[in-house]
Amino acid sequence: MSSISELKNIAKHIRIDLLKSISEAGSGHTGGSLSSADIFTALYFNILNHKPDNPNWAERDKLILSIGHIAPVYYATLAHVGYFSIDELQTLRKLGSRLQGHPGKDHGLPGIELSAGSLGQGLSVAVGLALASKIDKKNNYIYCINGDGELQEGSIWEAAMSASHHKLDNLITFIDRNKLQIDGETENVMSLEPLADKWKAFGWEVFECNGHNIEEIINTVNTAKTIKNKPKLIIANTIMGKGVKSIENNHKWHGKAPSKTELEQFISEVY
Ligand SMILES: Cc1ncc(C[n+]2csc(CCOP(=O)(O)OP(=O)(O)O)c2C)c(N)n1
Repeated sequence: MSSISELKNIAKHIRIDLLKSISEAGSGHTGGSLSSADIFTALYFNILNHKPDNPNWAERDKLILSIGHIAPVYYATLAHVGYFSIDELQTLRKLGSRLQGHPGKDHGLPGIELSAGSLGQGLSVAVGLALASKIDKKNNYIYCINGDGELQEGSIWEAAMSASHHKLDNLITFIDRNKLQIDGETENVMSLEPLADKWKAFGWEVFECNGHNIEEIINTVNTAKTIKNKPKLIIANTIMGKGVKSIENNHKWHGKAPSKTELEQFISEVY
């Protein structure tokens, strides 16, 4: 098991490699990929019970990425943890590549659990998987990553209701709470607050953590696992563009690719 300082170093390399892949592609979602890089690192390098050399292992924990547009961080993490080679990241969005702009389960890339891109659907899938695990008497966990802007989709709230109805304590959902979305601040586009209270009212146990503190993310999941008979939500407070100071907290970088010159500068900045 990697130490926290090793995990921080892995997150740094994931950030560098996702930036390189988006820049090479000339398009892609930089802001949300960077904001969730520490969550991905904590999940794939510590929290998840999975086998990169046996992606379809029946007892594995599953991670459902509901915000498919942040595929670059998903791909970079899967490559670093051993599902496929890091070199393949450079094929992002190229014709015939297994790494399309949004993840496709039928594109042949190991580790992908769901085709995603249309917002609001992943949580319902995660609910179904968690319910299936209960019925099959499995001990695995189902994790989901949602965006904060994504919570404006109505289907999220139907999934939230059904998860608590079925007492899915094997379901742990993260919200990448970077407070920004494609058109600006979530609170201006369609306000989400009081966010924790809304989820509590839907029957969820709610936690908050610093989404850039890997140790805190891991500890929060461990505490969440002790709560029985309820689904769990972790509001991970993050910064869009985290790791590259010059683009942090700027929604213009939601879906913008670094140019070749910017790439060099951003890589030198990554922390
Ligand atoms: C159903 C649907 N509507 C609209 C979009 C277009 N879209 C892609 S990302 C996005 C904003 C999502 O915001 P958030 O979840 O906060 O992600 P972040 O900006 O942090 O990456 C939108 C509206 C979509 N992919 N699916």
